[in-house]
Amino acid sequence: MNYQAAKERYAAIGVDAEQAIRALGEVPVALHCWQGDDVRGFDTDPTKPLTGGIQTTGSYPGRARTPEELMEDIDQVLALCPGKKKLNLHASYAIFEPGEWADRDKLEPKHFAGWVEFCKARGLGADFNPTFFSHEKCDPLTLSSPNQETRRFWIDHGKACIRVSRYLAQELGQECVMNIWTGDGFKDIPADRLGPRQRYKEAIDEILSEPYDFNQVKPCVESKVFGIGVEAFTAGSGEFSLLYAAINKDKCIPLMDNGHYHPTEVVSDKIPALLCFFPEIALHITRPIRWDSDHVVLLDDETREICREIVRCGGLSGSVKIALDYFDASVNRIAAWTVGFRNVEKALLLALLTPAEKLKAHQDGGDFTALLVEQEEQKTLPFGEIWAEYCRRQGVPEDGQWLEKVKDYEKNVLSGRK
Ligand code: RNT
Ligand code: ZN
Repeated sequence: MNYQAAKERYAAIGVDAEQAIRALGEVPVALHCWQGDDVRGFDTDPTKPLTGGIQTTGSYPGRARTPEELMEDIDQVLALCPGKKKLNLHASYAIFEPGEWADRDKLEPKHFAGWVEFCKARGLGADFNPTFFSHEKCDPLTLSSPNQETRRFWIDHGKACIRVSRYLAQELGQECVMNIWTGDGFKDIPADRLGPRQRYKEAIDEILSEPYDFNQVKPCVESKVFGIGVEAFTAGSGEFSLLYAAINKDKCIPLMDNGHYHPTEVVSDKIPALLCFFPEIALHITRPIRWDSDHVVLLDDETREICREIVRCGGLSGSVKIALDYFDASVNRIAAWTVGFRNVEKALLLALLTPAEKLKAHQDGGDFTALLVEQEEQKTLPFGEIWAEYCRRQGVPEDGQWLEKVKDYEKNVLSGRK
């Protein structure tokens, strides 16, 4: 079957494939820089362990070790992924002049000038994240630490990051989503749960007192249920983060990472729940296996359902900020990055190829029989043809045509990184 025939199959159920292809090409999806180097960044000793409950496993050769290597790798991924992209940076990816170094509380916009240049040359917007982990000033707490000096350091880091986000938004002419996540928590049963949360709340208040235009900088608070090493208590729990965002709606938005909930909870269902109360929300799309393992995103049921909710809740107009968050060091990192990004694009395209109004009418009209049958039958429509056409129009390889390119790059470039 070719594209024309596939398009007609969709037209028969009331879906305009052309329109879907056009719409998808406009949706910004933030590509996370940290899949390329196992969340190491450039500002700390790469031999020290990651902290804050984040772990990468695997030692596939070819990790990017410098800004140049990471940029070179990102370029590979950009060339293999269709759609509109933003680059998602972490503070730990600051770029210093030779011999220069600044601690996280002293970061300045100029330390991200290299990334601005990179983004400008590729027409990308940028999102940003303060890095509250993998640093000696984690005691191990950061914003919720009882130690005044520790808190001061990390609050100053958060404020510095607001200034960097402002700079990114201004330079690139697009809003910058700035996500606040800390791994603050305890391995075992704490004696005080309230104190850390109160300190965390006050610390975020202080960070957000740094001036910014809420149309340009979108601070988020990301919740989490637990992490490795912080199994018993997490300061930024679900209720904490959601309520923080709700009460501070004029200055920040909630961020849901689908690896951060109990295994039977689903973010797809939470999207419309939150959109009843928030004009804007943010997402980290990932794949948890038993815990927040950050496996590469698949075209699985939940990724598809998340994207269906984004589309039918009108999230493509900008109310849902889409970002990726996974890191696998056990396979070729470029392939991992690419297949996950392409899967999110596929899930969004599938959602756009759904006759949403018709199905909703079945639900509202009480025709659950038609709803069941039609939803099931739509699963075997010739989606692959529409996807291939989308890839062609976006000037990127179709399925089956890109892995070889990654293998060549591995042979020619990655294998030289000893
Ligand atoms: C960790 C959070 C957080 C990080 C990134 C690197 O559990 O998901 O978003 O993965 O900031
Ligand atoms: Zn996340």
